[in-house]
Amino acid sequence: MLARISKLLVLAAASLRIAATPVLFDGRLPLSYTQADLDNSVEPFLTVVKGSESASHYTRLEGSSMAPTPLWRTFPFKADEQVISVSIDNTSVFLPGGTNPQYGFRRTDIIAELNGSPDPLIPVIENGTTVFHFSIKADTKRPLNYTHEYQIVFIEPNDGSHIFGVQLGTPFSSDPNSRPTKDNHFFKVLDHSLNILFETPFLPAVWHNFAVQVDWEARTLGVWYSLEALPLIPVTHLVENTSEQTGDAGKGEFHFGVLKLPLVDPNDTPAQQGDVVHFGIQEGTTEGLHYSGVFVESVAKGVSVGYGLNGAPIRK
Ligand SMILES: *[C@@H]1O[C@H](CO)[C@@H](O)[C@H](O)[C@H]1NC(C)=O
Ligand SMILES: *[C@@H]1O[C@H](CO)[C@@H](O)[C@H](O)[C@H]1NC(C)=O
Ligand SMILES: *[C@@H]1O[C@H](CO)[C@@H](O)[C@H](O)[C@H]1NC(C)=O
Ligand SMILES: CC(=O)N[C@H]1CO[C@H](CO)[C@@H](O)[C@@H]1O
Repeated sequence: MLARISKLLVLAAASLRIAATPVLFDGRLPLSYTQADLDNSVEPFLTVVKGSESASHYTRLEGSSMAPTPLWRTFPFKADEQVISVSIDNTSVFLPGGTNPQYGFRRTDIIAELNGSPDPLIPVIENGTTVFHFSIKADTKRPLNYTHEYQIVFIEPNDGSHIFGVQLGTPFSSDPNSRPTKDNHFFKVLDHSLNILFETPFLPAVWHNFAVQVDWEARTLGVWYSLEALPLIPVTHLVENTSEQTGDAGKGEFHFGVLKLPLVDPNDTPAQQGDVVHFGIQEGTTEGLHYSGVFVESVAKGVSVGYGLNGAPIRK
């Protein structure tokens, strides 16, 4: 048995290079990436969507003190990536362009960039069929409040919609009598029309590994998932996502982090209650999530499932 496993591991390691798919964007931060790099939005991440404090106030690099998802370790299984811990507190009010503070939200977004901007990266990572990988773990010292909605990973074109999104908590409702949903501690992977494609409980102490396969021409989605050290497996069929716009209008920035929506304030006017960006109740608590394994690949040679192994892309 042991001999068989070690043979498998050797095979896995040996196929690593052969099976490697073209990585179009790599957000797996080397140990050399520093807090100062975060503050300066050094590639691969733009860190300007946040509150009034520095980027490194909200986002912490864990160095070698915390193990990233096991999936992308290279032989001999040494972690050469550091975990990114993203948090929000009551100062996490974003002022887009320096005006009109988003008092409804508390947010810290990390955005994929190339040459100092997300724009030149978009045609590279949103071309043909590409796969968005990310792994998420609970920050048990800074838990989320599932009475609220959280948007934690998404691709946002200029129309403000999301090609796909990952949500936690209870979806925002402008009805002051709405109740927390039963599945509010589940991750929900949403399509462009906000249909739930896949949901799974958010467990403590393990990595939740996701990959979302996006065909930018046919406008379809497919979702892959695994827990901790298990290789990714497909968890949906190929689904239509044709409510998104065609061509460049349907492409946008790749964000991850913590974006907390408010609860509706019964004392606000109906117009204010509908303006989720600027109004509503926030408790001002410090809350966070751990991320690792963020990268985007082309499906030209399959979908990376971990340990250098590939799976065939999800097909109709
Ligand atoms: C949080 O920030 C808002 C907006 O700046 C402020 O009105 C509120 O008093 C703060 N709450 C706490 C608990 O500090
Ligand atoms: C998009 O994919 C095509 C086909 O693989 C390739 O020729 C082209 O260079 C890619 N475009 C970008 C901007 O990477
Ligand atoms: C979660 O949010 C609700 C609604 O605002 C609030 O009543 C509750 O105290 C919050 N819980 C924590 C732990 O902050
Ligand atoms: C899962 C799924 O098929 N989602 C949607 C993708 O886009 C089409 C067209 O707008 C919707 O009808 C689907 O429900």
